Amino acid sequence: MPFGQEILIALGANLPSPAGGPADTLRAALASLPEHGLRLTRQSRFYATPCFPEGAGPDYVNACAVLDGPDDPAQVLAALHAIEAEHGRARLQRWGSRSLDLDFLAMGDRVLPDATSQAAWRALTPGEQRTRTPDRLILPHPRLQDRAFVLVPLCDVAPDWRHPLLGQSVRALCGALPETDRAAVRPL
Ligand code: A4P
Ligand code: MG
Repeated sequence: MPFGQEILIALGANLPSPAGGPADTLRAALASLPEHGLRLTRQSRFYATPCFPEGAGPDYVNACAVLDGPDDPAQVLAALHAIEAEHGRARLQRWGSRSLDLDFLAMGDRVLPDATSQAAWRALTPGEQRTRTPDRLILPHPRLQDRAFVLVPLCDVAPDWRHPLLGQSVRALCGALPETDRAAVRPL
C-alpha cells in the first residue's frame, strides 16, 4: 500500500464502551488501527481533561497519535469512522458525550477543501461552531488551534508540525493558549 504524508489524529472519550473505561477504549482503538490500513508511528501520553463545554458531561481522556496510512484523506476519515463505530460511539448530540471520538487533525501540509473554506470554518463564532457541522472533510481540523485537550497531547508527538495556513508550530500554538487551559490537561 502506498503511504502518504504523516497523519495526525486526536482521540477522546468520556463514556464507557464495550472495551471498558475511556482509557481502555483509547488503547483498544489504537490497537485496531492496523485492521483499518493505518499504522501507529507515535502515540502521546493519555491525559485527563475537563469536559468542554464546561459541565456538559464527565471529564474526558484525550490523546494524540501520528499514523502512516493511505495517501487519500477520504480513506483515512472512513477508517477513523469505522473505528469509532466499532467502539460503540453513538452520535447523540454535537459536542455531546461519547465513548470514542476520533478527529482527523492534519495530513502533512494539506489544506482541504481549500484555504478560503478552511479559514471560514476556523473563523466560526462559538455559537456557529455548536450548530454547524461540516458536510465534507476540513483539514487541518478547524478547532485544532483552540483546544488545550488537543494541543497538549499533540506536543508529545508532533511539536514541530506547522499549521499550513497559520504558519505556527504545535509548540507555538500550545504556548499561545491561556496557562489555565494548559494546566487543566493532566497526564493520567
Ligand atoms: N469532518 C470534517 N472535517 C473533519 C475532521 N478534520 N475530522 C466531518 C473529523 N471529522 C471531520 O464530525 C462531524 C462531521 O465533520 C463528520 O461528518 C465528519 O465527516 P463528528 O465527529 O461527527 O462530530 P462531533 O465530534 O460531534 O463534532 P466535532 O466538531 O468533531 O466535535 P469535536 O470538535 O470533536 O468536539 N472536551 C474534552 N475535554 N475533550 C474532547 O475530546 N471533544 C468534543 C467533541 C467536545 N468536548 C471535548 C472533547
Ligand atoms: Mg469529532
